[in-house]
Amino acid sequence: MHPMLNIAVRAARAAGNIIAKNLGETHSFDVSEKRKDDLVTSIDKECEKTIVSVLHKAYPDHNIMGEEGGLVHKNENSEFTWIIDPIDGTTNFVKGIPHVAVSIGLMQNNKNMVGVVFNPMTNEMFIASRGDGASLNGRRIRVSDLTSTDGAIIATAPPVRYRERMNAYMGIFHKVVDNCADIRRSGSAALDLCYVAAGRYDAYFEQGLKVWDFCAGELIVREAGGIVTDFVGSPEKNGNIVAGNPKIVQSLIKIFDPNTLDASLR
Ligand code: 2AM
Ligand code: CA
Repeated sequence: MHPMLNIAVRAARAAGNIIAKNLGETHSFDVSEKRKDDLVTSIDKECEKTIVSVLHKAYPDHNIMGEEGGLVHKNENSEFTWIIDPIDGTTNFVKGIPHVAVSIGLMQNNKNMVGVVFNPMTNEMFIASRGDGASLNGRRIRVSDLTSTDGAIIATAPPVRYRERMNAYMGIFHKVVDNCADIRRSGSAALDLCYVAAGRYDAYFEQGLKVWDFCAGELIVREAGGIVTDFVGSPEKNGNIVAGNPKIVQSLIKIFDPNTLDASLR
């Protein structure tokens, strides 16, 4: 295993232990709202500190950025930046829903090199390193081979943090529901991407994600033979992402219809 991947796995397990002990135990941690409907807990912060300390000890020269702490270690001379989401699925974590993950990605300049997404509740470790494929608990994973949305299980999420975009989203949601078998909404973008990589979901789309939500999962999808684009089929921008095998992504983009797509979804 790539040494950097090894360190990321170690950091993810350390944080995962803390998550598993505390999931849903609301009396044992503090919860606050960063913004309306956007939660953070003292466990998010504790996990981030744990991950940062494992990574910083192994790679003291690297930049490290966390969802909760921002750029915790900064070194303009290094081309490496770790990007951490200590708990992806914080709302699930608070509610005691065992669908949460630690997400750790490593960028070298603007290339994702390593991605680790770990669900400590199911003990599922999704990993990838650039050029080496993706795996789940040591077994190779691959995206589904469904070539269109017909019969597909598609994960998505409404823009609850950007309510002004809801009508536009509901327009495309309706079209997708009409053209696929069924929909899933899990509450963890990192796991949604990994489920696409493992062929559990045929495709996934969500808007307004932050880099820590998708940086590790994006590499895992790519290394599992999938692609990640924005809603018109171009490289991701503004955190709007569509993931799946190339054909199903194309088929979704056709359903979204770039010609009529609302500006908020571009
Ligand atoms: P979180 O649990 O780390 O907050 C659910 O649709 C996804 O949206 C989760 O991965 C969740 O990550 C993410 N999310 C939560 N708050 C967000 C925000 N302010 N902006 C973008 N994504 C967010
Ligand atoms: Ca988080």
